[in-house]
Amino acid sequence: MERTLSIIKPDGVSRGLAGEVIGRMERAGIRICAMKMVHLTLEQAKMFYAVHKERLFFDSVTQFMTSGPIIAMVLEAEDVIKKNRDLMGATNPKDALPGTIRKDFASDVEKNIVHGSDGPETAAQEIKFFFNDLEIQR
Ligand code: IDP
Ligand code: MG
Repeated sequence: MERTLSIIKPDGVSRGLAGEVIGRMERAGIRICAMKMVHLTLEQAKMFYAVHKERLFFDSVTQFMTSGPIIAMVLEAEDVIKKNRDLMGATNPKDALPGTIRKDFASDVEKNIVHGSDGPETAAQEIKFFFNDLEIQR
């Protein structure tokens, strides 16, 4: 079994898309083993997206991620990192396949509804950023 971190971003929460996103995950056979709503500070958002600190969009995306509450989740399934990325679709909704979350709902390349870890190491790191062991259901 594999785990990944998923986030419903501020646009997904404020537009009332949490149920839709979670429903898609559950229907894909993914188990949610932790969930919390948090409103990140700018410092926390910069820490979370530290890998992108040299990118032109860094200030903008970290501002966006602090613009309202988000829902952080630990997802569990076989091959869940890829399964979740497939459900999400490409970063830019223009490039995302039909039927993906980003194609169906994202406004643009920044406000793209969801985050998903991109590999086993980032998954472990990102899960730890939001959750301690006691908060994750076995
Ligand atoms: P990902 O979320 O599909 O893994 P990343 O390249 O890791 O995409 O970028 C992290 C987040 O930064 C994206 O989900 C999006 O919100 C934002 N982002 C990525 N590229 C751009 C861009 O070119 N302009 C504005 N925001 C961007
Ligand atoms: Mg990424």
